[in-house]
Amino acid sequence: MKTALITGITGQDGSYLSEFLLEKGYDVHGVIRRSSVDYRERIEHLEGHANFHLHYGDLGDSLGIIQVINKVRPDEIYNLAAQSHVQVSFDSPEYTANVDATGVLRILEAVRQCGLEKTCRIYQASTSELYGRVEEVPQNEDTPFHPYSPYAVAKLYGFWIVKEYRDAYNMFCCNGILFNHESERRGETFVTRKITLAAARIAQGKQDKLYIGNLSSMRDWGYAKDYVECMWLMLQQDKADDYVIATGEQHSVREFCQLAFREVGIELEFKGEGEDEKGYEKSTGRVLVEVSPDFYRPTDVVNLWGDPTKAKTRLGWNPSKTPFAELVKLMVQSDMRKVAADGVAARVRMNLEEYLEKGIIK
Ligand code: NAP
Ligand code: F7E
Repeated sequence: MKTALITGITGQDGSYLSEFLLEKGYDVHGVIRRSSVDYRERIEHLEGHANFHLHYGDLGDSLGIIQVINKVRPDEIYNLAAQSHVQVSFDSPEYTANVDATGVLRILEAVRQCGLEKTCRIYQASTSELYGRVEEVPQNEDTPFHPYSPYAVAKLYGFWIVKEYRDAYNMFCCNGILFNHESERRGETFVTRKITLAAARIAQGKQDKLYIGNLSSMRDWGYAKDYVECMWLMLQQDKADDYVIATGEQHSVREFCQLAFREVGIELEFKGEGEDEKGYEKSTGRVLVEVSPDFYRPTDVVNLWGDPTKAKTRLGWNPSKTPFAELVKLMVQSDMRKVAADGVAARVRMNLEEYLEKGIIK
């Protein structure tokens, strides 16, 4: 039985990767941060599984990381932990650098200090944000990097330190240059999830409008569940290497909105430009989407489009497994169920409070 250690196990990718590795028969260990609320929504269903173990640790704390790696002595490490929100990296640039840049170094050094450099394979969660202010379209493994946010600059250090340890110490470490990947488990402040939740709430009368930033931004969006397979595949090769993981298709934020609202039965029509652009419900003329400069970034990456040829040919990975329209549908349907369930839970709570007050229930 192989042993894997996942940092960032409570995140979107960490949860799907855990499920994937458990199915492959791995003993899965994860690093979690201490929090005042011990609620880990995405991995709740895995807790109690005989091969699933959690350890406290933080990428900002070398001693803790060394301790966990020494205890688990993993065959594979998947370093997914990061301050992963690009906009937040403008508010917390130093923290982002500490976790997303130096944190990668801490993992690599811990592996060396535990004497595992010859046996332990490492996956680093690199990103399409490295291409930033893009110098070529579409982007592949040879496209020059031009990071365009504190997040991307920190991730650039992570990318290069992984390459450096591969060359200097002959360690088996790989960078997955993953383009945006989304799912029902995506954090609610990333644009796709923000849109699918808003569409569901608007359709169920629980929200009036969606306020959004740059509608013209273009992304290559894939399904997170498909992408975790690549992380594993990279570590099963004879030679360590770096790979672009993407669908090879590009869509705008505006297009994502239109598809998501269509899924709940609302046809959107966009009129106007820049900050004055609005999304109208075609049948009623109601404004449902408005641009707010609050969501603009000091520098924004607007033209990401990946070329997954290398992953397709060398890893045998299928980038078209979940088409864009299917991804939007999955996310909207899940949020429609979630919003409806939240409504039921709220009504039950209200009834309960009323019954307690009236003494109907004691
Ligand atoms: P996510 O949902 O935001 O999850 C991030 C994970 O990192 C969470 O488990 C979080 O723990 C953990 N974390 C944050 N700071 C930490 C610290 N100081 N010490 C230990 N753990 C820490 O991100 P994701 O979408 O799953 O992405 C996974 C990785 O891939 C990230 O490195 C991200 O930068 C990278 N990436 C993501 C995409 C994408 O489109 N999703 C694309 C390219 C690369 P808490 O739950 O305690 O906050
Ligand atoms: O923004 C625009 C925004 O925050 C996508 C992370 O997983 O993928 C993710 O980073 C685009 C940007 O993702 C809103 O300006 C418009 O151009 O969903 P996002 P991201 O910045 O691409 C990469 C690959 C990672 O590595 C990261 O970890 O959408 N946008 N309006 C908006 N974005 C947000 N969040 N909110 C808006 O209202």
